[in-house]
Amino acid sequence: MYISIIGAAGSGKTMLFQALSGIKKDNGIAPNTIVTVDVPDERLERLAKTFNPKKTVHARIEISDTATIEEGDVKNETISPKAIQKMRTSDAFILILRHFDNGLPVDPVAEFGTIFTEFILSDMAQIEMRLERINKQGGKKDNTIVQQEKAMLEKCLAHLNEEKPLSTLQTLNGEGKMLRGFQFLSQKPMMLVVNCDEMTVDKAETILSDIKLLLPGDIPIIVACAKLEAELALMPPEECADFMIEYGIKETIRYRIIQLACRTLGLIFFLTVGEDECRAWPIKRGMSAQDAAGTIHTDFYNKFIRAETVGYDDFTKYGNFAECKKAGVWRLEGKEYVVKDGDIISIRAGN
Ligand SMILES: Nc1nc2c(ncn2[C@@H]2O[C@H](COP(=O)(O)OP(=O)(O)O)[C@@H](O)[C@H]2O)c(=O)[nH]1
Ligand SMILES: [Mg+2]
Repeated sequence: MYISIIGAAGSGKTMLFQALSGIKKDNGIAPNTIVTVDVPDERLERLAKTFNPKKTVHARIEISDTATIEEGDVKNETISPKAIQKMRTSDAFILILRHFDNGLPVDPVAEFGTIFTEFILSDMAQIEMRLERINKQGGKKDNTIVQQEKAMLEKCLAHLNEEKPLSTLQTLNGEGKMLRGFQFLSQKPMMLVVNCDEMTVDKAETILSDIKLLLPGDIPIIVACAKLEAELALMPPEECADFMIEYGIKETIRYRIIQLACRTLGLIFFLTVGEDECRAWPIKRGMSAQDAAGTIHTDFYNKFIRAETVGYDDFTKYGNFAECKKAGVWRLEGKEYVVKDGDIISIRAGN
């Protein structure tokens, strides 16, 4: 899972990247550097205590300090193709909005509007290019798939023309898959971070309820002070608690963003255990046991037989697999089984 931080110049993107990665900005972080952040998981840590494995592997989220986006960037082509490419391959965006004074007017809603518009324009430009190519090929390649694609793209274009993001487009059978192939920016999930200064961070609740009224209701919003969070991320652990109390920070932004990202992306985790390795695996909610097996190894997908499964709560209740079997909570699930969050799974696969 790959998340890009984007926002206006000076909104605090690099500061937020520092808060999430614990890497100091001055250490010359190259633009677009990707860091991996472990997803904290108490269940995994408790299992690791039981199994005492050689390795404990948390699920990871990749984050990069991707792009500054300003009004006119798409039209004037002032955003690098590389940055656009990075954004297209992202699974989600963190859009940071400035709510602290830097001498320029503070207007987070306008900053949101600008980026939203650039996304729409970028998607429109991409569609127009593709349509042009389809029309040029004209009669030569008049097959149904191309015609379907054309119809879908025209539908997208009409939607974008009404200034609506593609994330709100109703798709028919088969269109969804076709649409995903384009990696449209306005289709991706987004999280907003309203970046306020250290003096107003204690009014986060008020800021949040005020700003919520002005932004689309379906986008999750976090209010934080990236600067304090960046300091916190670089602090020795024993000093963190006092600092957090002093500034009224209940959870670090790193923790909050990870939680929010998992929710926004619809991720759940299944667990594998053993003496070699205990590990948490992120999957999309609703995934089948066979698809989940495939995230471990394609062989597990191709030669899937059964998934030995115990729920995490059952496992902690009975303490080990043998007791789980006795209690009848250890199950052999088939390939259609829908994996649940916290399932402890061992895949049986053929040779
Ligand atoms: N007061 C305050 N200033 C901040 C905060 N975050 C960033 N800044 C300041 O804004 C400037 C730009 O931040 P930076 O992270 O480099 O912005 P970027 O251009 O979006 O990467 C820096 O001088 C920071 O000190 C914040 O949370 N509070
Ligand atoms: Mg920066």
